[in-house]
Formats: sequence, C-alpha cells, structure tokens
Amino acid sequence: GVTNGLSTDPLTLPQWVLVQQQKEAPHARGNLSILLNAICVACKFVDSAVRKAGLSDLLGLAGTGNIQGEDQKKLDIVANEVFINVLRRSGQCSVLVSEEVDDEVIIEGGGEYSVVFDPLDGSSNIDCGVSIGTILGIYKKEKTEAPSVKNVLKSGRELVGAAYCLYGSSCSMVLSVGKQPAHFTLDPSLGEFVLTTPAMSVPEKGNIYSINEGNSVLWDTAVSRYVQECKNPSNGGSPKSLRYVGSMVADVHRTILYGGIFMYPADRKATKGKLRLLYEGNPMAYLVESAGGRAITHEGPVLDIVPASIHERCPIFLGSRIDIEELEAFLHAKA
Ligand code: P6P
Repeated sequence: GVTNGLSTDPLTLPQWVLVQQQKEAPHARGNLSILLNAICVACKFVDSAVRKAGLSDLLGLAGTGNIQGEDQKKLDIVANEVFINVLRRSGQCSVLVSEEVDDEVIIEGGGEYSVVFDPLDGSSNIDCGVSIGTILGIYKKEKTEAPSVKNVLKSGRELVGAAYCLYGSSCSMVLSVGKQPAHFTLDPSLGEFVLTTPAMSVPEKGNIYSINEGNSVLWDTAVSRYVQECKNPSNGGSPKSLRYVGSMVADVHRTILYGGIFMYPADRKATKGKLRLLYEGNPMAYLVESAGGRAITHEGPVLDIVPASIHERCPIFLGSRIDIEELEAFLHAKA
C-alpha cells in the first residue's frame, strides 16, 4: 500500500532475489542469489562514488589508458576494482571479463558463474554530470568445465542473466534472470534497491529515435534511409523525436521505458560498430528481448552472434518491436 506517497510495502532486491529464486529454482543452492547480492553491493558502492565524485577529487583523468585506447577516468578505475574485488570475494565466479581489463580474469577455485561487465559505461560523460552506468551479463558453466575464456565466448542466448545500473537522477537497477526484467530504485535512506516495477515491457512502438547524427555521413544507405523516414515519414505521419545521451545505459533505459529505437550501426569508420558485444550489446539485447522488444544487427539478432574474442564490437539496433520491424524493411531492401 501507499501512505502519504510512501510505499509501506518495500521489497528490497535481496528479498526479491530470494523469493524469485525459491519460486523459479526451488532446488537452487543459493549461489546465484549470493552473486546477485554481491553485484548489488558493488553497484551501491559505485553509485556512492559517482555521487561524491566532484567532492572527492574522483573526477578527471587517472593518467592511464585501457585496451580501448581510451583515457581512463579515476571513477572507471574505482568501479572496475570494486566489481572485480566484490565478485572475486563472492566465491561464485570463475571468469571475469571487464571492459577495463585487457585479458579475462580467471579465478581458480571459483564458482560456476562468469560475469562480463562494463563497470562504468559512458565515462566520457562523467565530468559533466550526465548519467553513466554499469552493464553486466552472467554465464553459468558446467561443474566439469575448467574455468576458461571459453565460458564466456558463447552467444548471448546462453546468458543466465543480465543487468544494468543507471547512475542518473536516481539510481535504477534493471535485472533479469530469465523472466521479464524487474526495475529497482535505490533508496539512499535505506541503502537498499527497492522494487519499483516487477515486470518491465517495452512499448511495441515508440516515437523516439536515438543515434549519433554526427556520424551520418558514414552510414550505409539503409540506415540513412531509415533515419530519414524517422524524421520525415513517407506516410505523412508525425516525425520521431531525437534523443541521444551518448551513455548507452541512459539511452537504453529510456528506450525500454518510453519505446522507440536506439542505434549504434556499423559505418564506414567503425566497420563492426563501436559497442562491445560481450558486455554492452548482449546484456542489453537480453534485457530488451526479455521485456518484449528486439535487438538486431544489420544481419540478424544480436544474441545469435558467437563471439570470437572478449572485446569484439557489434552493430546494434534495439527497442520497440514495430520500430525494429520498420528498420528491417530498410535493412533487407535491395540496395
Ligand atoms: P558516440 C560511451 O562512450 C559509449 O561506450 C556508450 O555508452 C554510448 O552509447 C556510445 O559509446 C556513444 O558513442 O560515438 O556516440 O560518442
């Protein structure tokens, strides 16, 4: 119930995980629950660091670079270290892949789960206060399987869960372990993520398109024609609005809530797109499909791609089912 606008029935993420697991996996030993709670602690820590970044000299460059050749921000390094330490300590992980670490991290004597993550995506936005986020995917290996990078070089169809945490005007966690994604909001006074939407659904059509128009001279004909159709519909319908934050978690969260389409296509310069398959494309595709939306490349579903390397990139178009179908008509049209 709600009294004076306050929920008098708070369901925290740890409680939700236990109830959900008991319902969906009554024979589970609770290892996934331990892992999800560890992820929850790391996200709360990063949210706290992001909130006080300006006050504790956490803004600005750390003077180091990563495999992406990008300048690492201090917060990038803090977030990466927190996730690696908390996941290692959980005792549930055998392989970790982070955008900020060149090679996979193998944890000997670890657990059955592997986590691929971008600890702080959108970091170019940190210093100007624009929303940033954490994205992660969870794989499960057979007990007999040795811990190796092979545990995570699997298609997104083999993910057992995915989540993102948006450090925005409020801190939102969106999480699915096979069902429709649940949306939690961090209540700072409790220090807990509290359930706000039990089952998220992407509207089947939206009126927002989201793409970096600064790359338009690089797009292929199909993408150019589709974007033109968004701006000036040939059926005389109303144009779509352009919303582009430049932080994938913010752009995807808005797309799931409001509908529409988010695009980072391959283009003449970024021939495989810019976003990373393992810890950006796949987890977001898993969450959007779990919410009834779609996520494709120029060729087919993102989740069908079998990765060859942990930092490989993929083009991605995701969002409302009908908007993706309209895009597909352009992608499949004869050039
Ligand atoms: P561009 C942020 O650096 C990021 O990895 C994603 O969060 C975001 O969607 C994309 O890159 C933005 O890229 O080329 O439009 O600045």
